[in-house]
Amino acid sequence: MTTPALLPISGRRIPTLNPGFSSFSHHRATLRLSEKFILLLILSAFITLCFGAFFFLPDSSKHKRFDLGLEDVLIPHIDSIKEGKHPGGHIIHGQGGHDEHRHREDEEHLRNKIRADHERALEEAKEKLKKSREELRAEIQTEKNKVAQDLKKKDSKLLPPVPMPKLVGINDGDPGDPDVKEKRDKIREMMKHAWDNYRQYGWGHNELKPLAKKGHSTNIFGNSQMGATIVDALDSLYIMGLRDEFKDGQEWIEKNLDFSVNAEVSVFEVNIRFIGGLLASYYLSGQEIFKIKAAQLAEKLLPAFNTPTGIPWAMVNLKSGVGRNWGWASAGSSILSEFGTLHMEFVHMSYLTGNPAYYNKVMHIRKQLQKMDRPNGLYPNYLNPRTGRWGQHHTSVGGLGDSFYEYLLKAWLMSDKADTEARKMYDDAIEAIEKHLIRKSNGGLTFIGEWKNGHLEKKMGHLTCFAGGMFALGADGSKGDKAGHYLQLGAEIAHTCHESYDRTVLKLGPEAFKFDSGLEAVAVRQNEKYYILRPEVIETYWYMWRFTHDPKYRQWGWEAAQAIEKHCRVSGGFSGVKDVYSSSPTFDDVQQSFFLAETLKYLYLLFSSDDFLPLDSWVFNTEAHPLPVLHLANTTLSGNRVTR
Ligand code: DMJ
Repeated sequence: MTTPALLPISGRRIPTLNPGFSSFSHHRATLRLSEKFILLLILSAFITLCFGAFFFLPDSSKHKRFDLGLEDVLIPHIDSIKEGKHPGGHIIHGQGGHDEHRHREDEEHLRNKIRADHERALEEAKEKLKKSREELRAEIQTEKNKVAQDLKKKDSKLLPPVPMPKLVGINDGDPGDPDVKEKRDKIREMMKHAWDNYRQYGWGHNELKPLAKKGHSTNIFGNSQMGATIVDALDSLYIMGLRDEFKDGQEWIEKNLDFSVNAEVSVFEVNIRFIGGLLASYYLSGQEIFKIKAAQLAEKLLPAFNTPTGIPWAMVNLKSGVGRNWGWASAGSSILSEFGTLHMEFVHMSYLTGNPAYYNKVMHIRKQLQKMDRPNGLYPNYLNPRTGRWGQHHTSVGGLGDSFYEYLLKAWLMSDKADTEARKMYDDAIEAIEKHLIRKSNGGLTFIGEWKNGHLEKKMGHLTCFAGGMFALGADGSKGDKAGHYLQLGAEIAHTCHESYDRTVLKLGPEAFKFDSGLEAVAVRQNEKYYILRPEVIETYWYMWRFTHDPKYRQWGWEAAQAIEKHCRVSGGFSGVKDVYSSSPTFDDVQQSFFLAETLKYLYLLFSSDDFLPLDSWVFNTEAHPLPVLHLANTTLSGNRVTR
């Protein structure tokens, strides 16, 4: 035996074996004769034991130590022998030599059978070992597929049929003008480049690393490989007429998208990207599989609502249903933009499945919020799901708050303007935001700051830029008929966000920009200078284009598209950049799924005609997945008697 040595590892001393082979041979050479004799004795005893064990092995299988699948055959057989019955079932009469002889014969017969079975098992194992790795893999895969098919059959219960909402505007959207058409074709080509590379290098992974040319994922999807890019991009492919690619994605979803995985995912992200994506693909293509998958997934999110207040956890484990919140969120809070961005998809889930649970869950959140005091009429970003109390008093129309406001407005629009409660909540919230958060800079740029414990931080995020589009979308139907005012506000935000792009070297917008100490719409801190292919500015251009037809929005959109093409395109797809103020920026090597779901879709729609997915029939979720307006006037989604 070698001597344990102590080796220092990172300052700690742990025992380890000295693996020096030469020291072992040296030690062996110094063995005395008596030691050799003892070793020889032990060795021969061991061999005798092995021989004996081998000889007696068949008998020991009677004790059912290993499950060879023989019990059914043998146990009744042995029992019948013990009871004095012939294996054939007859009572054996008489005692003595004849019986004993028969008994011995039976045992011999049994032993032979066991031996034969052992030999067969051994042969089979040998055969298996002879097979190549590939053959074994293929066999395992076939088995797996069989199990998956069985599961699928079990899960694919047909949902109750519901009338498809009247779908208008799924046409070609040809803009007519050849110059605009050319731009639109270029966007389609960019989509194809992004998709093809994901298809080649990241297929089935959540996202793509376009430089490393391999799959990528972040903690919002847990440790799962759920093909986020496929699900998120699918409706864009459909809209752009890339039908072969769409089919390919659909096939992957049918065969591989499985939610029974032990992964802790973000409820919000999975809702907006997966449920939203599946629903949009369903409504656009009419393919049932998307509805079925959406229903399977939605069910997996329900345990997230098991909190003392019914305000859901930020994360849920899809397998165990255990939920929890982000460690960084104020005092264990849930996030406003996360639990407040479930409404559209959940209403559709109740509509499609006939299960009122989804609708009830999101309406319960709304009721909870309505009961609470709001400092200055503002909604703080943090709410504790255990106590039902606000966390830190931070308010933002960007990260942590943004899509909560968006979904209040869209809940109203999606209900064919029947959900007036949602509209009122939106109007009241926007009024408070205008009063406390929206300001004009010295240079005349309108911006939306962030409220932090009674103080206005004059900083705006790229994420906040979506609000330009939201104000324009909510203009019609606004309180006190201030439509003109809100359209103007939308235009001002669009202008400010365009400035944030225009004042950079790459003509791409930074993550956050300031309006302080002589600075206007520029990022200050290094860690705010990145652009990760986000859509919000282009989203606002598109809404503004639809409502005003001012050609500058198409112009600005085209500038952004060209900048993305020039600075973010690489041979393996599209990548974010780390500094938009540098002429030779480094890449972050991530092709975000929202680039295909949102950025390219909004660009494509910007260069399409207005009758393509018209805004009075379709409402886009926060991940740009279009969902049809539901005409629910005589419908209840909340009770047992669901009528559609
Ligand atoms: C998207 O996933 C959604 O738009 C979300 O609401 C916030 N931001 C990202 C893209 O920037």
